[in-house]
Amino acid sequence: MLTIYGVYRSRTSRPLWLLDEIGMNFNHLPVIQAYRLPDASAADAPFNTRSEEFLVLNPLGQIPVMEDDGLVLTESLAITQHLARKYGGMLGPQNAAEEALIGQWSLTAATAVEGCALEILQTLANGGADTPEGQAQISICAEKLRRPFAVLERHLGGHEWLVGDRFTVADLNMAECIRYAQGVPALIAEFPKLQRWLLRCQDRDAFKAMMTAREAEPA
Ligand SMILES: N[C@@H](CCC(=O)N[C@@H](CS)C(=O)NCC(=O)O)C(=O)O
Repeated sequence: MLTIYGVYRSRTSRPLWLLDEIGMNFNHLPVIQAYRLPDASAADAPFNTRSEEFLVLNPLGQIPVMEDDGLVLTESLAITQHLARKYGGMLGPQNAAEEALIGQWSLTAATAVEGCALEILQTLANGGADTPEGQAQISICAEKLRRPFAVLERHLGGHEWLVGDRFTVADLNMAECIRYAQGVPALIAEFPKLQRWLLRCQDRDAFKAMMTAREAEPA
């Protein structure tokens, strides 16, 4: 049986969205981030990223983790690619070239987009929109995102989706990283094709189901 460890309010959203796309049954253990608990080591603390049982699975102490038939996998974007390849049908690669392109876009998402987008999200969550330091930080991050966003804009000028002219795990991985920057709508609006592609990704039933479950979790 496939097991996913991690709450929706984390990068676990990625495999959870994908599994809803596939419509597959799985075990879900909502491991929570230790830093969100008042005392992660308390006897009555919920299963968390510093629980001994969890650290055996991922010594880095991070969610998500996946267990599939004896295979233990960490790294959200590796998990989604594994699930798409093994169970996802057309969500996954159909040949070696598609597999390479899915890997390329997923790594672009992780290395060129996620860090700055996450910084925008965290700065906004900490009230940075109202402070000069926060505004400066957001501008720096937005500027760093313009180059990868321009690459996506160019690609989406000739394609509906990132790989193979259908929605795949590459779109899911990229869209989930870009979501963190959506608190600056003016930045996204500079790239109209990217904006329309993101709306197409986020208009999917499985994305909406994931977001509903995420919002139902305590903040
Ligand atoms: N690159 C990893 C990052 C995983 C990660 O940082 N997870 C966060 C939640 S989104 C976490 O578990 N933090 C808990 C902690 O650091 O204690 C991935 O994509 O899976």
